[in-house]
Formats: sequence, structure tokens, C-alpha cells
Amino acid sequence: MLRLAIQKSGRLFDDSVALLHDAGISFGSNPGRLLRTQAHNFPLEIIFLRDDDIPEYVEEGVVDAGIVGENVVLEKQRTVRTVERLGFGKCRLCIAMPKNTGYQGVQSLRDRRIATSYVRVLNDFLEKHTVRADIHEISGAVEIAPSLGLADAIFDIVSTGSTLLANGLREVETVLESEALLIADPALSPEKADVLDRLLFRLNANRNAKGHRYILMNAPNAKLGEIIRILPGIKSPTVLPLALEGWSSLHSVVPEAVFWDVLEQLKAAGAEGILVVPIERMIL
Ligand code: PRT
Ligand code: ZN
Repeated sequence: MLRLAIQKSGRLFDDSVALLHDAGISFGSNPGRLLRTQAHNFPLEIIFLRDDDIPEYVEEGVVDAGIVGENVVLEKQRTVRTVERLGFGKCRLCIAMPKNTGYQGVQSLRDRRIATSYVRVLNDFLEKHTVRADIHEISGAVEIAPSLGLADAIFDIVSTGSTLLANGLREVETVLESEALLIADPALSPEKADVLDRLLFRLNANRNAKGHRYILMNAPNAKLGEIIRILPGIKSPTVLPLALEGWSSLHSVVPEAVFWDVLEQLKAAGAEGILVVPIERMIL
């Protein structure tokens, strides 16, 4: 049985639950009230925690693994292993200053007062640039610190940037691009490591499927060579004869990233009746 911590409520909750459900794991979820639950069909216990506590619980072995923002993992500096980047909860940790303050690079922060709840990440960044500044730790509503005269700059999470804008601030440095991570205790028992591998296998099958499309088309046999060269595929495309003499049907898998380019090239090369189908799971 693997014990996995996810955020009890907040920005990572829905995506964390969806990730597990998409992996075919079913459990009762009742945000805000339920503190732990056991999956019905997978050896997994889910513990609902505040995100700030997850790295410490993983380090201490209270839970075996957790889903938490990279920003929190870096700030807490606990000994945990990053198993997988999960692609949701994306945000950046930025330094921002009042709109009208001049900024000529990191040196402009020298001896400035910077308000943040990410003291360690900020400290590491300033040390790397050999800039000494005055860091003020505050736990929330960091964005209003400059207008209250409490700080000259802030260091905080930005997503759309609308909170900065509403507080008359502008982003001057991006220090970290963050997303949700699956972290684990570096010293899992073989039995737990095996459950984690099974979970990862499912997550990867879903992720691969989301990044690809299944494509089917008809083409005259004379054009097959050219079309096969265009199709990336996993190994090579499937080619089946059509009932109509001199024609074939081709099937292949195309990565999402190059999908539209490939489609245009196929059409230009003489492919017809092109069908594009989503893939549910994909094991490479
Ligand atoms: O209760 P608990 O301690 O568990 O939750 P929390 O309140 O500490 O965290 P929560 O739920 O707000 O965020 C959880 C994680 O989501 C963070 O640690 C980040 O990894 C990630 N994340 C992604 C964000 C944002 N986007 C985000 N926009 N966390 C916070 N914000 C804040 C930001 O600080 C700003 O104040 O949302 C506000 C709006 O941002 P803009 O730029 O879209 O205006
Ligand atoms: Zn928190």
C-alpha cells in the first residue's frame, strides 16, 4: 500500500484528483472534510494535507509520496525525490516592483526591501547574483506590501499577472517556472516502489495518449512512398489494401506538436478521407 498526499483544497486539488481518476483509480473524495481515503481498486491510500506540509511529511516517511507545487518543494528544502513533472498548476515565481520604479537588472535590487513568503528561493537567487537585499518574510497578501510602504519590491507567484496589475506592480524578473510535481520518499520499500512504478506507468500512458493523435487516410498506391516518408509514426505506418484496386488505407500515430504540419503535407501529397481520432491510452 502506497500512501500519497494531495492538497486538501486549493488550486492543485481538482487536477490531482483528476490525475488519479484518469489513471483508473477510484476513491471517495470529499474536499474539506475527508482527511484520508483508500482507493477501491489500487493499493493506494490518499491523505489530504495543506500543500506546505507535504514535503516534510514525505521526507519524514509519514506519507510515501505527494503531489505539490515545485515552488513549495524548493522553498521547503526537504530531502525528497522528484519522480515526475505533472504539467498542471503552472505558475512562475517573479520579482515585481511598482510600475514607475526604474529597473536595470538584478543589481537594481541591491539594498531594496523585498516582501515574500518564499525566503529561501529568493535568497538563493540573490546569492547567485551576489546581490544583498533586505528580505521581509510575510505569509500572505504579499502584493499589497509596496503600496503599504512595507517593501520596495515583492517576490511571489504569478499566473495571469492580473493581481500584479491590480496592485500597480510590474514583473521585473522571473526566477522560477513552476508546475505540480510528484515527489516521493527517496527510500521506499521495494513493495511501495513497485506500486509507485505502477502508478507512473498509468500516468505516462495517459500523458502519451494526450500528446498524440491516431490518423487514418486513403491514398493511391503510387503516392504511398511519399506519404510514408511524411508520417512519423511509432515504428512505421500500417498499410492495408482497400477493396478499390490501386488504393490503400494508412494508419499512424502523430505527435500533437507536429500534427497540423503533417496534416497539410499529407493532403498536399495526395492523401484523401483523412480521419483523426483521439487516443485514450498509449504504452510505448
Ligand atoms: O491551503 P493550502 O496551504 O494547501 O493552499 P495555498 O493557499 O498555500 O495554495 P493555493 O491552493 O493557492 O496554490 C497551490 C499551488 O498552486 C501553489 O503552490 C502553486 O504551485 C500553484 N499555483 C498556480 C498558484 C497559482 N497558480 C496562483 N496564481 N498559486 C497561487 N497563485 C496566486 C498568486 O500568488 C496570486 O496571488 O493566485 C493569485 C492570482 O494570480 P494571477 O497572476 O493569476 O493574478
Ligand atoms: Zn499553502
